[in-house]
Amino acid sequence: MAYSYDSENIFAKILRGDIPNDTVAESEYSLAFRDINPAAPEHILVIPKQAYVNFDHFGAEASDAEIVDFNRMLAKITREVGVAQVAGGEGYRLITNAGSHGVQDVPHFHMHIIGGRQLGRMIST
Ligand code: DGP
Repeated sequence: MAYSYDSENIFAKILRGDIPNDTVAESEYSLAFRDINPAAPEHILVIPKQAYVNFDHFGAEASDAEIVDFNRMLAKITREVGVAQVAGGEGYRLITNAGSHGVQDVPHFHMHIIGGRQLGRMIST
């Protein structure tokens, strides 16, 4: 079993600098930017810079340093944009979609940080 990565996906183009993005944070291994179609006042995507298709790919093949960096960035952003309770916020949701059943549109692993309003229940169907 092997993962195959489409290097023409939109986030690969963002990482190459081919298309612009609204960057929130950047580190050695990760990039965070605002979602083009926000579902809430705060809707940020965090992606690894290396080519991973989805969460299980990232978890299987990323280095410990990449995984730690990614998680630290996620947590830092929840505080910096003020949705974390420790930063005075009311909370947030992290979502990652994988494959067709997960309704993943962009085949480069990403985590959504969504907050800034009261969200509904997680599963609608
Ligand atoms: P998903 O279904 O989890 O693969 O969601 C992909 C998200 O990516 C979706 O919320 C919209 C966002 N998105 C798609 N194209 C672009 C883009 O060109 N720029 C930015 N910033 N976000 C994008």
